[in-house]
Formats: sequence, structure tokens, C-alpha cells
Amino acid sequence: MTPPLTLTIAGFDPSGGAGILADIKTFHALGTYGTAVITALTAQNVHRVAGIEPVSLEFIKKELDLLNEVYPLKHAKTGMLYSKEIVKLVARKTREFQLQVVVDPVMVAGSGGKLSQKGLLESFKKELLPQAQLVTPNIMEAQELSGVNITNEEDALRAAEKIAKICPVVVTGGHLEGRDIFYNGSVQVIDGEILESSNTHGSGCTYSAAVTALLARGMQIEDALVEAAFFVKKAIKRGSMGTLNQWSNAYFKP
Ligand code: PXL
Repeated sequence: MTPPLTLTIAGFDPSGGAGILADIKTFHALGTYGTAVITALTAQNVHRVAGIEPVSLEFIKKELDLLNEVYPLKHAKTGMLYSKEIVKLVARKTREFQLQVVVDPVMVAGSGGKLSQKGLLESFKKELLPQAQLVTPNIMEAQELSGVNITNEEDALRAAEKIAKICPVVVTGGHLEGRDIFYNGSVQVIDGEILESSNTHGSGCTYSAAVTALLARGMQIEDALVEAAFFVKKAIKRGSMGTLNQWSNAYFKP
């Protein structure tokens, strides 16, 4: 049997801890055939973002159209989309191809460096989320999307309720008690724990890629969220399962 197809539409992080490389490793580790459309190149490491070269709209469109010519794509995720123009194009194309899309609303890098232009937040809300299968903000992103200041799990739930007016949402809890909050009319709290680790660069990318792969394999969304959280925990703790984020640090020069 051929594995299910997955697609990531995201940016390139040379370290391989985040962005398209992390997505592809995750897609593969979870038994899907991963394809990728690059939206922007970045020059960065875990300390800083030193440069960004967005791919032209015309070229991103070509990347998507050529994939669509040969692959019966159904499941995709988006990561770093960088500009409101790219968000608009991706929304139009994924609608045209009738893709089920998991949106990771990436705005800044793990190092704190900016990965977005002005207007990105509004275009996420207006253009892409209304047609998303799921959006996967961390606490910071959930604050931006909802306007709710989040300091505890109750706040996170209020933010999730607001965002869920646009599309189903899981607020990931890496920055609170470690639990994730899924809201789609009713609440599901997914158990987790805070991991003391400096190897979390790319954990958001890996998580949303894992959810996408599991959905492509036919899992129900509630189960996919539990499995994906477990997968990311393992990747952070042991650098196992093919994502190896932890190992990207193990090679650092002293
Ligand atoms: O984790 C967010 C993210 C997404 N996409 C790219 C990144 C990062 C974080 O560094 O580099 C390309």
C-alpha cells in the first residue's frame, strides 16, 4: 500500500530543527510521503535570524500548481508564510485544490527573531483560518489571534473560544502547565508536562506536521492531537522518531 500524501507550505530553516526540513522528517517518521512548497529562505541558527529571502508569489504559485498536476493532495500544513500576500495566495490555492489545511500561525522564530511582515496576523484571520481544518497557536500566537492576555489555563480557554469562532483550534501548552486545549464547540484538554529542555526549537513545526500526518492516515482529530503531543514530547526528550531536534544541538561547536 502506498503511504498517504502530505504537503507542507512553509519556510526553510537551514538548521533542520524547524521549518520545512522538520516537517518533512516528521511526515516521514509518521509514515506519510511528504512534499514541500517553500515560501521563504531564512539564514538563522538557534540564536538569531540574520536574513530572510521570500520566494516570489509567481514562483510559489508555480510550485503549488506543478505539485497539483501530479499528486492527489488532500492534507497540508502551513508554517512560515511571511507576508499577507503569500497568505492570500496560499488561501486561494488550497481552496482551489480543496485541501484540508492545518495552520501553524508562525510569526516569530524560536530565537525571538521576526519571521513575518506587517499585516500577517490580520490576513491569517481573514484569509486562511476561515477555511482551515485546525489552527495550532502556542500561547503567544493565541494571544495575538484572540486579543486575550494569557497567564493561566482559564485565559487559554477563553482565547481558544474566541479563535474557534473562525476555525477549530488547539492552543498548545508548552508555555503554561504543558497541557493543550482543543476547542471546537466543546473543550478537550490534552495532558502534557513542562519539559526542561533547550531543545525546543521547531517543536511547533514538528507538532503541526505530526497532526497533519496523522490526519492524512485517517485518524480522528481528537486522537491525532493526543498522538502528536506524545510524538513531540519524545522528540524533545530523546531526539528520537526521526525529528531529532535534540541532536541538532548535540553537534554544536563548543
Ligand atoms: O518554529 C517556527 C519556525 C517556522 N518556520 C521556520 C522557522 C521557525 C523557527 O525558527 O525557522 C522557517
